[in-house]
Order: sequence, then C-alpha cells, then structure tokens
Amino acid sequence: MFDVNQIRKDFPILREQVYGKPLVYLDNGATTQKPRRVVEVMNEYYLRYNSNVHRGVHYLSNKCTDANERARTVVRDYIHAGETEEVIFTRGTTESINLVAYTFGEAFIHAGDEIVVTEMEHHANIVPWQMLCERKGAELKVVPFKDNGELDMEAFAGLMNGRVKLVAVAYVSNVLGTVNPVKRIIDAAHAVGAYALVDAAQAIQHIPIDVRELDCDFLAFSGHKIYGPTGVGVLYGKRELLEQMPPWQGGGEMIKEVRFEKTTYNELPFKFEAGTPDFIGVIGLGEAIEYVKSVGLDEIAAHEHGLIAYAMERIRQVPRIILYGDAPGKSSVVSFGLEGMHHFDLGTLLDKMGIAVRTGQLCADPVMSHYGVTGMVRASLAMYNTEEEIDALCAGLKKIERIFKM
Ligand code: 7TS
Repeated sequence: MFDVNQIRKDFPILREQVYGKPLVYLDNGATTQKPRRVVEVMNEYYLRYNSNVHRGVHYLSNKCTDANERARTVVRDYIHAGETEEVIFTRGTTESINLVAYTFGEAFIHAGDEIVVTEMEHHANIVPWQMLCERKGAELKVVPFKDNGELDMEAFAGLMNGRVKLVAVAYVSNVLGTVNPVKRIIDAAHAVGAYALVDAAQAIQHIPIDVRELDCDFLAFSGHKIYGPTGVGVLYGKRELLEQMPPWQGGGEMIKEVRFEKTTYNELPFKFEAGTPDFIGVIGLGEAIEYVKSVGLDEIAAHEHGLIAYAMERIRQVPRIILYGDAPGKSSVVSFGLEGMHHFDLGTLLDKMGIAVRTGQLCADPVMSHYGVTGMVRASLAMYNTEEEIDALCAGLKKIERIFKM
C-alpha cells in the first residue's frame, strides 16, 4: 500500500528546515528530490568502484561498464523500448532534443519542410527547432492552446500536410499541467508522413510510458525529474531512424576505426555517446527508476491525481487568485498569480514561510504571452507531497492576500 509518510522517510531533505520552518518543497517540476538509495549507490560507485567504462579489461572498469549497461536495460524496460540500442544516454531532455535537431535535422530536414510544435512547449522544445529551421530554410509552425490549457486539436489537424516532417510535443506541459493527447498527435503525424518526438520531461515521473504503444519516433527525458541525479538523461529513438542519422559529437567511444583517410562510426547506442559518459549518473538514474518501480508508478499516479484535484479545489478558494491551466485530467502542476501582486514578490513571501515554488516565465515565454503576463508562480507536485503541504501553501497565500489587500 502507498504510504506517503513512509515514502517521505526515503528523502532526507524533506526533514530539513528553512528559515527555522519545515521545508514544503513544491518545485518538483524544476527538479525532484533524491531518495537516499540513489545517492548511496552513487557514493558506493565513486568510493569503491570508480573506473572509466567501456575501456578497461580490469575488474573496476568492467564493474562500472556492467552497471552502466544494466541501467540501460532498466530504462529500456521502464519505457518499454524494444531494444537497449534504442536508449541513448545524454545530459538531459535539452541535450536529447538538440541531438535530434542536429542529426535527424541534418539528414531529414530540407528547405521548405515544416516542423510543428505547440504554443505550450518548454524553450528546450522550441529553440533547437528554430535553430534548425534557420540552418535549413525550413518553417516552424505552432499549434495554439485554448485558455483552459487544452491543445487546440482542430488547429493541429489543420496544420498537418505533406510538408510537415516532424511534430515535437510535450507529453505534459510544465506550466499548465495539461496532459496532451500524444498518441493521437503521433498517429496524425505519421498519417502525413511526418515523424514525432515526445518531450516527456514532465511525464516520465507521473505517467506510465510505452514507446512502442505510443509509436513515437523519439522520446526525451531528464534523470533529475524522476528522482535521479542531475546531468543525465535519455533519448529514445527508433533503431531504423537512429541508424540513418549521422553522429553528433565526434570523439572517443563513438568510433569503430579512426584513420586520417576515413573514420568509421560505432554501433548504436555508442554512435551517439561520444566521450566519457556520466556513468555514475547513469547508474544513479537506473537506481531511481528501480525506486519508482518499487513504490509503483500506478500507486504514485493515483496519489498524485488525488493531490492535484485537492490542490486545484483548495487554491481556487484563495481570494483574488488567478489560475492558469485547467484542462481535464491535468497533471501535477498548478500555476497561478495573485491579482495586483508581482509573481516574484509572491514567490519570495512564500519562500519566507518555508514554501519552495518556482516563479518567472517558467522557461515557457509563449505561454506567458498567451495570458499576457510576465510571469507566474508554480507549485509542482511529486510522490512525497501531502495534503498538509497544499494546506500550508493555501494558508500562506491567504495570509499574503490579507496583508497586501489594496
Ligand atoms: N521540457 C520540459 C517540458 C521541461 O519541463 C523541462 C525542464 C525541459 C524540457 C528541459 O529539461 P532539462 O532537464 O534539460 O533542463 N523544466 C523545468 C521547469 O519547468 N523548471 O525548471 C526546469
């Protein structure tokens, strides 16, 4: 049975105090906290086994290589990829998307082609495509969203045509919490001969993902948002596509033979993993996924569903609150403002109460433009959050509202 108090014990940081007050950590969309076992396994590898991977014949090197490759199978199974070769380790979602923009972009995108994104994307799923369009003379098209945060699927359908070569969409919006109908989007992309990339940065920790069922061509996520370490992430890609894409960075590991006349490249996945990888980060990510599996993603999702419904209901009762994003079935993000108050001031006052939220444009400028604001405050939830913490946030907001009533 899912027991949030038991789970909280696995995360030492949740017992910390800030300004002498118990920490209420509601900035999980930015990064999640780490369970003890993730940090411990990384410590163990640094202190007992550290040695570069894929290079040595010696004991330690083999130990790290095996653990690195074991983590790849953990990721493969977690996202239900068909093959470990389709799991490429990167520095995170941003790097995964840039990898696709450069290499898929190099081989598959030409002048006059179209790339489709949505108005609710994180900058990481906008800017690499803009840069690609500039390099290639392609055009970026944008699917708008409705004021409640739902994607405008009619507008999306209207954008689908034979010139579209790639659709890149967030599974879950980091500002609105909207869970996009990615399966429908992927199928519609394929129907016009386009490929589809899913930015799963805000989904991987909340929603069970099956890349073969989705039939996405690429999927990207970051380790640090699924209770794993920073500096490591994943790009899933279909083998037949990855094989047709040129390598990205050149160097060690990604080559088969280096001759001054001609160099040949390594097999997947190493073709895309130039240089010494963050193998201890990879091992930590594998451990984090094992931890999530031990708690149960279905149980986590059920807990978080209850919590987001509770949060939306409670926060609505705060006088002068402005809520952004209310799509049916939304995920663990609540973005808001308070009439007459700057988002930065609101975030700072909450911070003084021990409540950690994110403020600003949330790396999604177009979403801010949609609502005509310069920033928002965002509370984002994880498996260890509680109704008491939501109550603390709402009590804090009500207090601020009372004091600053104009
Ligand atoms: N895509 C989405 C949907 C995201 O939410 C983020 C990070 C990224 C891509 C980039 O991930 P990274 O690990 O490569 O940085 N989002 C946030 C956020 O909402 N607050 O801080 C980081």
